[in-house]
Amino acid sequence: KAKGTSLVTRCEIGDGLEEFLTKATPDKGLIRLLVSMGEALRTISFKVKTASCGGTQCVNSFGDEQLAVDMLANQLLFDALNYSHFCKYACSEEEPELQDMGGPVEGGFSVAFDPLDGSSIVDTNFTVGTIFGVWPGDKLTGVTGRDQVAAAMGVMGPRTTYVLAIKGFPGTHEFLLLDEGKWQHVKETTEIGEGKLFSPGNLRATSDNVNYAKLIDYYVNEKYTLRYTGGMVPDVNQIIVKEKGIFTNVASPSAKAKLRLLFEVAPLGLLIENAGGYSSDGYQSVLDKVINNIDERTQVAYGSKNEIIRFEETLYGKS
Ligand code: AHM
Ligand code: MG
Repeated sequence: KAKGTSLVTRCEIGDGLEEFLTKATPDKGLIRLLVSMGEALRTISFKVKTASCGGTQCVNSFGDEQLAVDMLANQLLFDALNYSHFCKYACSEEEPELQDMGGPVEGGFSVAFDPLDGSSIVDTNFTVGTIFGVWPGDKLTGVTGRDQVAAAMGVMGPRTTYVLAIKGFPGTHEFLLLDEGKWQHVKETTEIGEGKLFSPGNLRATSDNVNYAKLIDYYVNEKYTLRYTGGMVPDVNQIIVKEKGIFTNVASPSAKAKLRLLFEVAPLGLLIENAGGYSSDGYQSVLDKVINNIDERTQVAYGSKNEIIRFEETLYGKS
């Protein structure tokens, strides 16, 4: 489906990654960084297919010790950022202390990433993915998700895709990893519409969060289709690809918020909002939340405008 033909002069379905990026931003440093991250995603995708194991280390069939795939992904992404020469600081969910990547502050970027979200579902062969957000300069705290210049996820399922949003350039864009190793632009999303699809995380919170229980009852009574994998990357990706639905991860006193604002929630917030969707922590867009510390957690919902209004109203009686 060639949607959004109005953008055709700026990007075309079928563009390669660099071709697309050149049309999407004049910032050569950003292009270099995003291309470099694409190289890492390609290797991670291959490793996810072949090197799955639990724990922090495993042994291959030759008896060699190997890093578990999430640690490997972590290393590959730090290497890619280092190699790009435009990254100042980077930190990851696995290695949260800021690492100096040697790039400039002026004209450079700082990057936060979750190397392999859902690493506990690798062994069951569910879709997993990498999430990252790119901020200008040298700050990853005291900033908001709205300050990001780009955000992306690598989705490793039956297909591998690189899903990208660039601030100031319309749409969220999906690239498919081709057999020959190239990324090809296959879809842009500029609207998230209505559709009865729900992806409810942290359901244990419904035992002592009455309003979350009410919201879930609403979806069930209204005969929404349940589509939840336990991996935030595929669950959020489905909203972008199907252009409808809602993902929720709500907290309660006994089931605290788990998802991290810096590494997961803010980057996915930019992907959803650039795609024409909305996000909320119950009160405001997750992109407006100040990231006070690297490990900050939050509840979150992503979806269409009406779904987010219903989410806020049901939880807190406002929107
Ligand atoms: P992780 O970063 O440790 O992999 O955890 C994040 C994942 C998300 O992908 C998913 O939405 C959530 O945890 C599910 O949590 P749970 O399995 O605890 O309900
Ligand atoms: Mg994670």
